[in-house]
Amino acid sequence: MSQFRYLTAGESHGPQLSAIIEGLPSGVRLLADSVNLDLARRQQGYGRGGRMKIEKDTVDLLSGVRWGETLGSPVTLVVKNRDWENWLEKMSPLSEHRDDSSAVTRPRPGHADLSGVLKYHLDDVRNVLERSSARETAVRVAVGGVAKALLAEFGIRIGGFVTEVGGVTVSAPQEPIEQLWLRAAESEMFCCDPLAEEKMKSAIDAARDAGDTLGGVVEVQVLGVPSGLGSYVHWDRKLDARLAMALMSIQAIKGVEVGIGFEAARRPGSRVHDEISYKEGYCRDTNNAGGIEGGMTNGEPIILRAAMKPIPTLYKPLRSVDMRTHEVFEATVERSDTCAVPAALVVAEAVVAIEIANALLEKFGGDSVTEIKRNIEGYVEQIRNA
Ligand code: EPS
Repeated sequence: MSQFRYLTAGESHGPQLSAIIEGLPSGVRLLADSVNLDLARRQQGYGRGGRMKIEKDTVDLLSGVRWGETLGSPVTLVVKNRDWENWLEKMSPLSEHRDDSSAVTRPRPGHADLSGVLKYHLDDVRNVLERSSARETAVRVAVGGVAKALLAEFGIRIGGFVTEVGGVTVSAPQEPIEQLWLRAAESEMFCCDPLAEEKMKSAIDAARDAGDTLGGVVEVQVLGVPSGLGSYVHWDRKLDARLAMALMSIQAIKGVEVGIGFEAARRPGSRVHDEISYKEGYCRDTNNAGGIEGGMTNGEPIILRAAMKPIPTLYKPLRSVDMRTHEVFEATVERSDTCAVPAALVVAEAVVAIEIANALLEKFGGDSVTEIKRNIEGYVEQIRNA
C-alpha cells in the first residue's frame, strides 16, 4: 500500500513527543539536520512566550534510516521536551506521585479544556490541555520535514509566508515565489513586506502590554507538483478537501482558502477561471484556482491560506466557571504566547507536505525513489503529448 501514514504521541510537559511514519519508500536522502532547520523555524517569530526560551527542539531519527537514507521501513521520530525536568512529579506516570490538590479546575475559553474533561470524564483540566496543546506541532513539523525530503527527490518544493497579523495585511511584491520565501526567511514575522512587519510587531507589543493575543493568516505554496494528484471520483479523494482537513487539524486554525478562496464568491465566472493554453504542455496564464481543479492538481503552483485565531490563553483572563463549585472565576492563566502566527506557517507547510507526499505516493506508488521517479517521468511524458 503506497500511503504516507503517521501517528504522533506525547504530552506538552511529558518526556518527549514521538511519531511513527509508515509508507516511506527506500532511497530518500534524510538527515536530522535538515529536519532541525524547520524545528528551529517553528520556535522563532516575534511574539512567542517563555516556553520557547526553555526548548531547543531537535529530532532523533530512531528507525528506518541508515547512513542518511531511508530503508523503506517505518521511521521513528522523537523530539524531547526539555521542560520535562520541571514536571517530573506533576506529569509522572507513577501512581505514588498523585496530587489532586494541583488539579486545574477552571477551563479556559477557546481551548479544548471544557469539552475535553466532560467528554473523557476527567476532573483535572491538565489531563486535556497536555495533549491538546500546540506543543504537539513540534513533532508534526518533524514529520513534515521527512515529507519535504521525500518531495525534494522529485523536485517538489514547499514554502510560504505570513500574510496577515492582527488585522495588518501584507502587500507581497510581484516577485517569483521562491524569492518571496527567501525574503520571508529573513523576517521576524516570516513576511515579505518590511513595512507590514513593523506594523505587525507594534500590534503584538500593544497586545502583550494589554494582556491580549493576536491571530493572523498564513499562505503556503507548493511548486513543481505534477498534474493529476487527487481525484474527482470520490469526496475523500479530492485533494483540496484533504489539504483543508490537514490545515484545519492544526491547533487554532479556523478557516482555509484554496487559490483566491472566498474572493471567488464575489467575482463573475469570467474573472475567476484560469484559461487554458499550450506551450510544450498545458498551462495557464492565471492561477486563481490555486493549482487545484475538480479535486486534482492541474500542474500550476498550489496556493493555500489558513486563518489562525488568537491564542486563547490570555494574561488578561476571560471569564469561566470553576468545575468544582460552578462559581464564576477568571480562567486559569497558563504560560502563553502573544502571537504564534509565524510558527503556524511552519506547521502549515509541514501538514501540506505530508498530504502532498501522501497523494504523490498514491498516484505513483513504488517502494523506492528510483521506481517512483520512473513512474512520474512516464506519466509526465504521457500527458505532455496528450
Ligand atoms: C507551544 C508550547 C506551549 C505554548 C504554546 C505552544 O508551551 P507551554 O504550554 O509550556 O507554555 O507555548 O501552546 C499554546 C499556547 C497552546 O494553547 O497550546 C509550542 O511548543 O509551540
